[in-house]
Amino acid sequence: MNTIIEPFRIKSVEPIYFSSRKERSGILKQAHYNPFLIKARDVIIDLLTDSGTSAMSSEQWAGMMRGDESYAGSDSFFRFEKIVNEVTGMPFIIPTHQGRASERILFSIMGGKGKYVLSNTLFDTTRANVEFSGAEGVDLRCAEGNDAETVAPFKGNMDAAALQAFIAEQGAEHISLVVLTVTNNSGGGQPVSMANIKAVHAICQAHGIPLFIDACRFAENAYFIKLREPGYESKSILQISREMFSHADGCTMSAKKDAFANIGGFLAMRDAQLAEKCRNLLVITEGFPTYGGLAGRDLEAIAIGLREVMDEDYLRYRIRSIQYIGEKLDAFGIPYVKPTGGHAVYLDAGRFMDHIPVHQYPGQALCNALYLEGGIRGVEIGSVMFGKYAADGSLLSPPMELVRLAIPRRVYTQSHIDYVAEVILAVYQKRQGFRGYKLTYEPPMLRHFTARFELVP
Ligand code: PM9
Repeated sequence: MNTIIEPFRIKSVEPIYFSSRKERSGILKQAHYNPFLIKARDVIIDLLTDSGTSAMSSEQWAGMMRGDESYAGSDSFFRFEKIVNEVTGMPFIIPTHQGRASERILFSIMGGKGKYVLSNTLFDTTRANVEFSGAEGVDLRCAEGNDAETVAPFKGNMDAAALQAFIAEQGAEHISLVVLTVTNNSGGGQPVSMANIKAVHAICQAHGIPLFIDACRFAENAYFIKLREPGYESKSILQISREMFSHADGCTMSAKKDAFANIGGFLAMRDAQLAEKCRNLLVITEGFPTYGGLAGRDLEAIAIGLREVMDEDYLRYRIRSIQYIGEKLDAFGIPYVKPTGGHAVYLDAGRFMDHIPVHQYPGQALCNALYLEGGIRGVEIGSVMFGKYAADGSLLSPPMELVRLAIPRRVYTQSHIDYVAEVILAVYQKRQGFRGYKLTYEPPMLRHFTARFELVP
C-alpha cells in the first residue's frame, strides 16, 4: 500500500464556522490586516502555528485526570522528570509554563550587555529574550539554508566555519552561548544533522562556550536524521534524540510543539550551579521547582506526549503530510522552501508576490490574501517578524520573505489540506491583484503579534 494514513481515529470533533469572503474582507480590516488580531472563530483552517494546537490523545486526557495537583513534589512532576531525563540524558530538569519562560530564565543569567548568543537561527521569542537581556543574537545559518530553491537534506545546519570565524574575531569570552534550533523554524522547519550538532559542539568545547539545543521539534529533527543521515537508519527516535542531546550542555523546550501539549515547557541542563540559579529565578515568576507554572495535569500530558511523539508511525505520517502539500504546490510551480520541512510549508512570498517590494511586506500581503480567499490563517516570517531599522530609518530585511503554514499535530485531515492547496492556487492565479502594506503601529519588541497595517494605494 502506498497511502500513508493517519495513525489514529477521531473521537471528538470541533465545528468549523464557514465565513463568507465578504465577511472576511470586513474582518481583515477590523483586525488592522494582522492575522494575529482575527478571532479564531472567524478562521476556517488555522495554520497560524503548530504551537499548543495539537489534538491530545485519549491517553493524554486520561493522564489529565491522574494529574497530581500537590504544590510540592507531585507524582506528575516525577513522571515528567523521568521521561525528560530519558530523552535528554540531562540530570537537572526545570518545568516552565512555556518555551519563552525557559528562555527568559536562561538568558537573564547567561545573556547581558556586551554578550553574543550565536545560533543556526533564533526564533522570534528566543531572539526577543536574548535582546531583552541586552545581548545580541547572531544567526549563522548554512548558505544553502538561505535559498528557498536549493534542495539539500539539512538546510537547518549552522555554518560551522562562520562560527569559528566569529569566535576568532570577537573572542570566546564575549559569546555566552550557542543555540541550535532543531528543527530550524525561521529557516523553513529544516532539520539539523547529527554531524553538524557534533561539529558545533566540538567548536564550542574547544572554546569553553556552552551549547544549548532549542528542542521544540526534537522528534521531527530526529526522524529526518533517521531518514537522511547514513548510519541512523535502524536507530530508534529515542536513541537518535539521546545522541543529539548528548552533544549539548542544556536545552530549552516548548512542550507546545513536540510534546502534543496545549501548554508547557522546560529547561534541562548538566551544570548543577546553573540549574540552581535557574531555579532561584523560577521561584520568583513561574512557581515552585516541581511545577514551574504548570498544573500537575499539564505535566502529566507532557510526560505522555513526549513518549507518543517518538512513535515512528506518527512521525512517518507527520512528515509525509507536510510533503504532500509540497507536491501539490510543485504541480503548479508555486514557490516555497524546498524540500518541505517538519511542521510547516513555507511559501516563498518574495517570489510569489514579486510585484510587491520588500518594504511593503509581500509576506503580509500573501497571508492576508490566503485569509481573504479561503479563510486560511498563516503567519508572516519575513520583514514583519524579523525586520529591523538601519540608522537612517530604512528597513533591514532577513534573507527570505516567507509565509508559514504550520500544520497543527493530529488536527486536520487530507481533505482540509486539499482545500488549503486549492486556496493557495486560487491566490497564485490572481496574485497581481494583491497590494502591499504599510505599518501604522508597531510595539518595540515582537512587533508581528500586535502590529497594525494599512493597504498601500
Ligand atoms: N514558536 C511558533 O508558532 C509560537 C510562537 S510564534 C507564533 O512557531 C522555537 C523554535 C519556537 C517557539 C515558538 C519558541 C517559544 C521557542 N523556540 O511559544 O514560548 O518555535 O512555548 O515557545 C511558535 P513558546
